[in-house]
Amino acid sequence: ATEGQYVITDKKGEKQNVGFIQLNRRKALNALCDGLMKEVSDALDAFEKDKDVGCIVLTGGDKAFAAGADIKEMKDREFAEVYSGSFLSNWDRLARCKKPVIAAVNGYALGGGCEIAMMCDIIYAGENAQFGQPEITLGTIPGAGGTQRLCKAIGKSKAMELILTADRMTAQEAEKSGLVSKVFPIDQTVNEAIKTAEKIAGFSKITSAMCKEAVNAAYELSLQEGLHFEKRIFHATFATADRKEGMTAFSEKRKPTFTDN
Ligand code: CO8
Repeated sequence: ATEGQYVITDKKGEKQNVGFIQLNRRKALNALCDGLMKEVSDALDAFEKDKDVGCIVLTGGDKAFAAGADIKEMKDREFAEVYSGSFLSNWDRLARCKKPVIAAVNGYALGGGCEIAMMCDIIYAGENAQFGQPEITLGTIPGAGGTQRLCKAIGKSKAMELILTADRMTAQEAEKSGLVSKVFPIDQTVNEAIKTAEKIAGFSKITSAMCKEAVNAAYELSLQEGLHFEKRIFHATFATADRKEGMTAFSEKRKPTFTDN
């Protein structure tokens, strides 16, 4: 494992094909300061380049996944500075990652913490996870996708309620409303995320990237455009060696050997 100032990175799984990023600023409940987000971006760059990595797991600590943007760092900033400097625009690095990312969330996922979890492709939650957008209590609003992604994940009424009241949602509620795909005992959240990541990394990396791109298009396009986009990507899989290998292996009753081509 490599330990940065705020983030630990490692490779996990039997085949070392899972990129692992752990937010490690425990004293501040993983408040997402500039330095921390820079380290996360750098880790994503490295894992995206790494040909062996087929899936990434992002996690925090047992008490906090992340308690939001760093309030103390933001406190004295002024409009002109945040506007001209595109304050926190580097956060979308996570949403732009081509490889699948699983968030393993134990404890608080508040404000920016909830928002970065929602930038991931799958969210697994520990039984103690709490999701919320408490920005209104600070006189600001969610600024890294909370008003948009939460709405799409759990619908308008529940999203409005969380954002307007600053109330938190439990892991169980989050699963029921579709924000989270599974809930685990706290000490198993990360391992279960790694197991799922290993499974994903066992498939062709080019195919998983295409799956991700097509699913994400569902958030941007009309049904007709989305279906058209999906069909084009489906057709494109016929240009890959892995599509041929997958179907040939099925016909020959053997396991496929994918080469990511
Ligand atoms: N920023 C800075 N420091 C924090 C943060 C934070 N978000 N959260 C916790 N800390 C620090 C505390 O100040 C404290 O430090 P110290 O020991 O030096 O006093 C330490 O972490 C431990 O925290 P607490 O003592 O408060 O721990 P508790 O267990 O009592 O409470 C809570 C835990 C409930 C999570 C509480 O810490 C809390 O309410 N935190 C703030 C939650 C919050 O409001 N988050 C939203 C932040 S705003 C935001 O995320 C906007 C995103 C916009 C992104 C825009 C991108 C473009």
